[in-house]
Parts: sequence; C-alpha cells; structure tokens
Amino acid sequence: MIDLYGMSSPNVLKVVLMLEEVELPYHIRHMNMVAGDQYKAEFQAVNPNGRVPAIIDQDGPGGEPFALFESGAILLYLAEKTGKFWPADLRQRHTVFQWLMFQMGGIGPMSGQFVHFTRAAPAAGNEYARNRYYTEIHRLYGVLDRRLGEAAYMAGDDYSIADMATWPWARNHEMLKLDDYAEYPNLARWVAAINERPAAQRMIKTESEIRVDDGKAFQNATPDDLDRFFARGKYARVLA
Ligand SMILES: N[C@@H](CCC(=O)N[C@@H](CS)C(=O)NCC(=O)O)C(=O)O
Repeated sequence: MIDLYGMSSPNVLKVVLMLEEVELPYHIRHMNMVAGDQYKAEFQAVNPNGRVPAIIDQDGPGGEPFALFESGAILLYLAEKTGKFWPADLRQRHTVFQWLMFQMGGIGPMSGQFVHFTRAAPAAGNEYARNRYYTEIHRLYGVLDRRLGEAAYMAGDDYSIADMATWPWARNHEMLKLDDYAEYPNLARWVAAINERPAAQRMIKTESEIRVDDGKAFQNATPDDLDRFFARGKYARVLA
C-alpha cells in the first residue's frame, strides 16, 4: 500500500495518474494545506520541503517503508519499482527523463507562477509579473506543441511518465488562458488522447473527490490562513 499525501493540485494528480496506470494500491491522505498541515512535524519528517505530493511506500525496497517527495522523483520510483513505463533502451529511457525534467523545471513551476499571479495576487502592480509568466508559458507550451507535431507522445511513440507529469497541467487550458489551444493543435490532440485513457478517467474521478475536501479547507480558511498559504501579506519577505 502506498500512502499519497496530497490535495487536488496538478503535481499530486500526476502521481494519482501514474498509480492508476500501474494499478498499485494507494490511499490518499488529504492534506489541508491552507490550515497548515504541511508544517506539522509528522509531515515534515516525510517532506522537509513541506509540499505535496509525498508518498510513503509501505512496501518499499527491502520490504521496509520508504518515504519520497518531489513528483518527478515519485514517478521515476514508481516506474522503476513496477518496471512499467521504464524503457529498457538507454536512449529511450533518458529521452523520457529529458521531457520529464522539461516538465519539472519549466511547465510546472512557470504554470504555477502564472496561476499565482492571475488568481492569488492583486492585479494592480503585478502587470509585469503576469505578462512575464504568460509569455513564458506560451513559449513552453509552444515547444511542447512543436514536439507533439513530430511525435505521438512527448518522448516518442510511447506514452510515458513525461506525459503523465505534463498532462495534469496542460489540460487546464482555461486556467492557463491558452484560448482552447487555438495556437496549439498538436497539444490539443495529445490532451484529448490522454483524456480517453481509463486511468486518466479514474484520476479525474479521484480529483473530484479530493476537491470536496479542498473546497471545505478553503471554505474554512481565515484571511490569515490564505496569506500564509500564498506566502503574502505578513508572510512575504520584503526586499529592501
Ligand atoms: N516540485 C514540487 C512542487 C510541489 C508543490 O509546489 N506543491 C504544491 C501543490 S501543487 C504545494 O504543496 N503547495 C503548498 C504550499 O505552497 O504550501 C513537486 O513537483 O513535487
């Protein structure tokens, strides 16, 4: 059994999708991130970075529990553990790693900052940041669209953990203001193809269940909880 600590965010949904693909049993331990569950000692022992996802594989290497954080590391672990989505060919395997890192270092953090500046930051005074991240995510989704114009999936002919890492972000065209993929037909084709996968459909069902708990968490949040969650107000460092 794998304990998955998380909420209904794309970085967590990557892991849900992979667990559904490889059909490993898992249990979601919902984290109320606005109430500060991530600062509790119990969770900090699992992830000192205080972010989700994190897992504890109760049946880890040597039959002992194994804790892991960072969604990319978790996907790699699950692929190697199961031998699924783990290409035997070295070139192919590292092509998968390359596109996984493209997601981890580019698509994920840049999309996350864009969403922060369009949803959680005041509009006034933040035009520069909003335009900067909008420009950068268009550049990145443009790279992805060109890649998907030459290959069925990110790493080539086969669906891989790079796709699983990227799809939970890229499918949110409204949140990312990608204008229904008007500029990105290959991206649109790939988003739709993965959407058809039974594991993706199961992930979507699980997402809606986690969203109920997230909804309650946000409903019960005080303005101070929200400031802490978004690292703003008195929780922001002010650069002299
Ligand atoms: N690079 C990390 C990013 C994790 C991350 O930022 N998670 C967000 C949710 S998607 C989070 O935990 N936010 C809570 C917070 O900022 O306190 C990964 O891919 O696992």
